[in-house]
Amino acid sequence: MAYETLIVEIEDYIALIRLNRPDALNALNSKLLSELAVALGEADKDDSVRCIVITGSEKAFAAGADIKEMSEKSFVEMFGEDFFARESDAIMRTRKPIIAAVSGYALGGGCELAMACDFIIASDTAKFGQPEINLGVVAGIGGTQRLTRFVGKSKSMDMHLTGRFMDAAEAERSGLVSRVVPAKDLLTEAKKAAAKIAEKSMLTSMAVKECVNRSYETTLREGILFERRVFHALFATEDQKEGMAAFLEKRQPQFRDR
Ligand code: CO8
Repeated sequence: MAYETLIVEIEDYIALIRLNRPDALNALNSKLLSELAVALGEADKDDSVRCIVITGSEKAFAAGADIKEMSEKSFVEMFGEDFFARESDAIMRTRKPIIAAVSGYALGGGCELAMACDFIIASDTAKFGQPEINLGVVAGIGGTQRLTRFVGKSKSMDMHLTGRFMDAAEAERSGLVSRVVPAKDLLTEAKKAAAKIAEKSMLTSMAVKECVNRSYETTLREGILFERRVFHALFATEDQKEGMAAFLEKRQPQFRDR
C-alpha cells in the first residue's frame, strides 16, 4: 500500500516503517498516525514480517504531535473526537515485536511513540524530551506514565516540568533506551536486532511481549502467575519441542510458529 507520510519496506522478514514528513521534522499529524496504525495492522497480519522497525530521519525521529494541527482545536473537538486515541492505541494492539530506531529529536508525541515500541535503539545524536509544558499542555500519548516507569519519578518530573532534553548517553544510563550506537550504524544495528528476533518462534515472541507488558498492568504476584501460566502453555507448542530438542542435539532450532 502507498502512504503519504510513511515509507514502508519489507525485506528479510523485517518491516521497516520510516516516518516521512521531512518538512515538519516528522511531526505526528492525524494522517501520519492513522497511516501508521494501518501499516502496523498490515505488518501484524503479513506472514512475511516477523519484526517491525519504526524509524525517522537523521535529524528527527519525530518532533512531537503536529502543533499546527492542534493549536486551534477546542476542548469539545479534542474530547469529541477522542483526539489520537484510536491511532495511538494501534501500537499497543500490535502483537509482533516493534523496535524504535531513534536518531535526532524524539520529543513529545515522538518520545511517546518511541516508548510505546517494545524497545528503543538510539543513535548517539538522539535527544529525548517531553517539552509539552512549554506549550501549556501535558503529554497526551502516555508520556507521564511511560517515562516515569522507564526512568523513575525524579527524572520524569524533571523532564516534564522543565521541558529539557535528554541526550543519548543519559537516556541509556537511565534505562530509557536499550542501547546507543553511532548515528551511521543506527539502521544496520536495528535491522540486526530485528533479524535476531525474526529467527525466533513468533508464538514465543508474542508471548514474551504479553508477559513483559503485563508487568506494567498488574501486581508482581499476579504478573509472576501470568508468566508461569504462559510458560506452561508454551509446552503445548511444537516450537517448544523443537527448541529444546535442538539444544539437546546441539543444532540450530527450526521454528515453525506452531
Ligand atoms: N509540530 C509541527 N511542526 C513542527 C513541529 C511540531 N511538533 N516541530 C517542528 N516543526 C516544524 C517547524 O515548525 C518548522 O517548520 P517551518 O519550516 O514550516 O517553520 C520545521 O518543522 C523545522 O523546525 P525548526 O525550524 O523549529 O527546526 P530547529 O532545528 O530550529 O528546531 C526543534 C528543532 C527543537 C525540534 C523545534 O522544532 C521544536 O521545538 N519543535 C517542537 C517540539 C515540541 O514542542 N514537541 C511537542 C509537541 S506537543 C506533543 O507532542 C503532544 C503529544 C500528545 C498528543 C496528545 C493526543 C491525545
